[in-house]
Amino acid sequence: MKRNIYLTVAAALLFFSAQAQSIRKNYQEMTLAERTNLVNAFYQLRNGPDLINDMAVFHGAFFNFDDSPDPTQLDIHFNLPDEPERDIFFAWHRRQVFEVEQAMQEIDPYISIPFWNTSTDQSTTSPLWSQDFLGQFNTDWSLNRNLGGNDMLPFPSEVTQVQSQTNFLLYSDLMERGPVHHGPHRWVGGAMAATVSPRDPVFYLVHSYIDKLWQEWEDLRQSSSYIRTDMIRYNGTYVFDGQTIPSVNPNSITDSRFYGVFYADNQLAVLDEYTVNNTHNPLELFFYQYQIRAGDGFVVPASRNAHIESMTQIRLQPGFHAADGSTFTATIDDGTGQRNFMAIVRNQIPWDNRGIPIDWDAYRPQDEPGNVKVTENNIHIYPNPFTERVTLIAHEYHESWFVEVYDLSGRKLIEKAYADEASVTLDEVSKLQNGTYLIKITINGNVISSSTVIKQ
Ligand SMILES: [Cu+2]
Repeated sequence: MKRNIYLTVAAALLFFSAQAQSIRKNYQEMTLAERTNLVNAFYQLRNGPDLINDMAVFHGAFFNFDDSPDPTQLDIHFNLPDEPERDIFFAWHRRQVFEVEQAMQEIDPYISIPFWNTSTDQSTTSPLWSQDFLGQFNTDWSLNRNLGGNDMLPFPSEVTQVQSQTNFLLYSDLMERGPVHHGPHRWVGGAMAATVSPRDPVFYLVHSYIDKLWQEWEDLRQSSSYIRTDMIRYNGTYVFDGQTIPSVNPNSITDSRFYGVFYADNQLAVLDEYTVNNTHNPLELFFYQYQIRAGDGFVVPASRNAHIESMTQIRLQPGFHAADGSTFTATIDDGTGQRNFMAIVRNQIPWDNRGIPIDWDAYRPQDEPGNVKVTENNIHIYPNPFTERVTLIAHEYHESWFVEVYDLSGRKLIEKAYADEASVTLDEVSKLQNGTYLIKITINGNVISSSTVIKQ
């Protein structure tokens, strides 16, 4: 029997789900392919509208009112402790990193902006600075870094110290002016030590780490609170690339889960106390290659859509609930090209009655018990990056395939049609030069995937 369940709806979801949610991890946990994808995304953001430059210019122009010709103008930094009514430091940078991450996820929904733990990873020769990772930007973008030349990175004890501050405004001030934030900016040097610091890609990894610390602080104390209810750039008037950026009340984002952002550490991501809302995108995708635990208030309400994907293990714990009428899928992809499609919850049986961990094999599609709905809409592209050929795996036969390969300027380089295949292999890609390409896959007339691939 051909399985065609859910294909059309899912196709639309996949195609329009340009942005994912985010499980941010230590950059040291990234796979090689993920590092390449992140590097490419930075380069791509600088082509065309250049969000990176816009961020640097904006951050510089509104850095601090003391530096501005108009001292009444609102600003981003150093308002504490004297002007608590102007403070937006944590929230502004949370929104900023999210803006860049969303733009990257339009290029590749699997990208999350990783963090750099500046208190434990302090070598000037650490993998962070290798030429095939962030090292290359120093010359490519004329950043004039001077690693370790000025100031020091924070001691772990200094992180502990700032995190133990219980008053939010004191905490924010101590973080902003202290070694955990100030240290990395100065230690990296060059652009990072100037008001145009968002021009250096490492800026986003530093602020991802600071955002993680803020989230841990807020999880513990639940007392982040701003006097301001608006933020420059995010006040509903700023236009970038023809789009007005929505306004954000800093008090609405004191929990990173508002943006569907979670932080993983030491090979574990815990997704709890989160309700899938599909506000930012129709399908919420959570990817982390190590263990993902979802439970304790992770809810997929009716008619909402969520997908969790790991290369190793997903545990659905007590408190996880996917309501009847929701679409929840979970995938283990071990990177061998064998993508195991597993459980999809569409039932009224609470998952917490099923034991921990879920026995994924019990939910293979061929079993398809009446209360588990199977969706098999994903196309797996393997390998990526590729060298000689790339294989597209659909897990079921489809009558018509139409596959197109574009370069990043939108030029179509390859076009192929197939009939009655469950997977197809493109040998033509061996002729492509090294670089990033877009593969668009149309099945039975529906565009079901538009993904970046890398030739290397
Ligand atoms: Cu800043």
